[in-house]
Parts: sequence; C-alpha cells; structure tokens
Amino acid sequence: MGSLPAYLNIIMTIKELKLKSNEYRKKILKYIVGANAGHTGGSLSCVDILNVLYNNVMNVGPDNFSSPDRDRYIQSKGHCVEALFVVLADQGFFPESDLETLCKYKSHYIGHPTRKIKGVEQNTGALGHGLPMAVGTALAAKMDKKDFRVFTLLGDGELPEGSNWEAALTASHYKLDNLVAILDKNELQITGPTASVCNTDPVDLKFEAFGWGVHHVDGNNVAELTEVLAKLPFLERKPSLVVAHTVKGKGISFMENNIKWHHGVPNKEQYETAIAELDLDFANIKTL
Ligand SMILES: Cc1ncc(C[n+]2csc(CCOP(=O)(O)OP(=O)(O)O)c2C)c(N)n1
Repeated sequence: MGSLPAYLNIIMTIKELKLKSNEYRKKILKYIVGANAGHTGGSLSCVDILNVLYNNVMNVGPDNFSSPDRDRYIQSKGHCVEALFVVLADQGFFPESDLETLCKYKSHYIGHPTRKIKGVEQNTGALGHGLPMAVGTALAAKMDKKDFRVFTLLGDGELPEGSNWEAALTASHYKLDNLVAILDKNELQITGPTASVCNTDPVDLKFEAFGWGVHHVDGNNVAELTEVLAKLPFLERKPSLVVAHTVKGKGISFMENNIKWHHGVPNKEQYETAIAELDLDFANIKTL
C-alpha cells in the first residue's frame, strides 16, 4: 500500500482531542496576553469545534491548500481569530512563532482573519459575510462537479445580520448538501445576552423552515462533535446546520459566561490562575 497524502489528517481519539483542546486553550491565552488584545471568550467557546474540524473532519492542510479539491473553512465570526491561528499553526500552515507578532506593528497576524496568512480562506470580521461566501463557494463546487465541502462557523450574535437569512434561503434553493454551517451558540455577544440584543430562537425551527437539516450538539464536547459531524449531510440534498451549544470563556472558571471576557485580556495573575486551571484539566484528561 502506498503512503497516504500528507493532507489526509490523522484521525485522533477522543482523549487526544481533549488534550489538543487543552493545549489550544493555553496557546490562545498565551498569544492574547502577548498581543495585549483579543477575543478571549469567543475563542475559548469555539476552539473545540475547530479542533474536531481540522483534526478529524476536513480534508485540508498545508500540503493541499492550493488544491481546488480541498475542503474550505470560512470563519464568519472572524473576531475569534486567535482560536483559528492557534489551530492553523498546529496544523503546520505557518510556524507557531509567527504568533508572537500577533497585533504587532507590520504583522499580518492582525485581529481578524486575512488571506495574507496561509490557511485563511477569506477575510472576515465584518459579521454576516461568512455564510454568504460559503454559499457561493458551495455553489461553485456543484457547478464544477467537485466533491469538496464548505464549512463555516457563525456566532449567535452575528446571526441577526440579514445577509445570513438571504444566504440560508439561497443554500436550500440550490440544494447545497455540501455546505455545513456551525453555530457557536454561546448565548452572549458583545454587549449582552444574544436573546436580549436580538433573539433568533428557535433557531432550529427557523433553519428547518428555510429547508435545512439541523442537529444540536454540545459544542464543547469533542466526542459529541465527532459523532454529529460524521452524519453529514444531515438530510439528502439539503444544507446542514449544527447548533453547537457552547460556553463563552469555556475552560476558565472566572471567564465562563461572563460578558467582560468578550474581549478582555487577562492580567498576569489572572493568566497564571487560568493556566493553573488548564494544567489541572490536563492532568485529569491524562488519567482517562
Ligand atoms: C457587521 C458588524 N457589526 C458589528 C461588529 C462588532 N462586533 C464584533 S464581535 C460582536 C459580537 C458578536 O457576537 P457573537 O457572534 O455571538 O460572537 P461570540 O460571542 O461568539 O464572540 C460584534 C457585534 C462587527 N464585527 N461586524
């Protein structure tokens, strides 16, 4: 048997995925502290999703990034770029030491994803554009008779943007069963609870009414994510939505569900406490 192409990711066990999430959380905090800027809470809420996507689901890596057949990932909630950068570095898209320049003068590693960085498919950060771009990319795949899939990560706070609903309608009109939207439903956005700023619930019924297949999942549980993402597409000839119920600030007790950490940067003491909590979590996972 010949050797596998390098871009075929190694499938990780649940324990390995849990350890990866722990490692990613430590790095997110490290580089946010180094930059003295960042979207801490939302990066910590979505990192388990990125972990499972890049390590166990998507067919994309540094070696096939210029291939037209690669799977596409578009991070619509672009402000949580720290989670994306840490995962891309781990996948080998660029040296992790690049992240020491995060948000520094003349660095391409700015506070939102930019295509100047290898591994980033689209510039995002102005909310409400990822799903429309993902729809266009998935439609292009159908027109070109290509088998790749398109994944996009949305925030629940960005979902009220009207462009999302136009895109949702279009995706089902064109029967884009190669499109997967994952909603990081952490229930908080920038100024308060998502439901009080602009409520989109019941989001599952709304997307189903728009012609999508929908599944709910605990978005901080790598085992559940792996199981649900193995069922794609959820319905034949329909786009898929994963409603990922997450916790903003997940993994750090004093950050969890606290709006202050939307773009809060930990001070030295808070950073040390957070790392100590993650070290404890690491030790617990090791015993599994
Ligand atoms: C078009 C647009 N309007 C406003 C903002 C400012 N903004 C940045 S983050 C954010 C809240 C986003 O909430 P959510 O999508 O739930 O992100 P998360 O809580 O997961 O970080 C807002 C309104 C923006 N980036 N783009």
